[in-house]
Amino acid sequence: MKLLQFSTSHYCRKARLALGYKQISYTVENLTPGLHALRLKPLTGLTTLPVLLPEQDSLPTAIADSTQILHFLQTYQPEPSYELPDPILQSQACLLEDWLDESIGVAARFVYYQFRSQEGKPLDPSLASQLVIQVVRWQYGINTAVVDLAAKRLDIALTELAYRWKQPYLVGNQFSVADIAAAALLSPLARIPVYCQTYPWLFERIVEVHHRCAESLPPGLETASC
Ligand SMILES: N[C@@H](CCC(=O)N[C@@H](CS)C(=O)NCC(=O)O)C(=O)O
Repeated sequence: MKLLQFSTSHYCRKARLALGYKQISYTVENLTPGLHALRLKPLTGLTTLPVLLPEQDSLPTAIADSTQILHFLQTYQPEPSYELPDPILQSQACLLEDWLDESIGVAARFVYYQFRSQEGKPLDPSLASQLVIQVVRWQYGINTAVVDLAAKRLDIALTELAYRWKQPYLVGNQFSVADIAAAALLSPLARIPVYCQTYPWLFERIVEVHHRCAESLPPGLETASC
């Protein structure tokens, strides 16, 4: 299997966590932002990463979208499972995954890129890095007003997740797609000191999920600094 990705994307991290959890061996192809659409459009009709290429005759050529990739992997290799046996709990996990993908992952992106362009500039003040950050801000329409709303949305989300992650898993008593989605899509916050200070439990859970999935820790969590 091959994973087409942007190496720094938190949605691509989500797909890598799932592949790691399932212990499926795969290669990665890192695409260049801007040129990625030329490679992706003919394959999926979309321009977003991650995309999984199963590279086997009887399987689809390309699977776009992290949620679809997790769904495909569960069917392709059912064990170890991240599907909950109780259909009501599984439906809750899918709902949480969708909310994390569509709302919270986007909010985390907004807050992260705002931080990197302001207080977080010293993390990499190079012209190349700041140029990428400005392009991303322009591409997604990131400005102070939307970042303010995104930060409020994250606070609500983290209040909900704090209750759920008091238990080892977000839903029921088993690891699920909700744990994978939350660990990946909130990982950019590890670079932002205010989140590290306010939500230390979040980063403990993110580290746990990464260990479980044999995936290297996200930037900001490789040392005990967060
Ligand atoms: N819902 C999608 C979102 C993926 C997404 O937003 N990917 C970003 C990278 S973090 C991307 O590929 N952006 C490039 C573009 O939109 O052209 C998923 O879960 O896969």
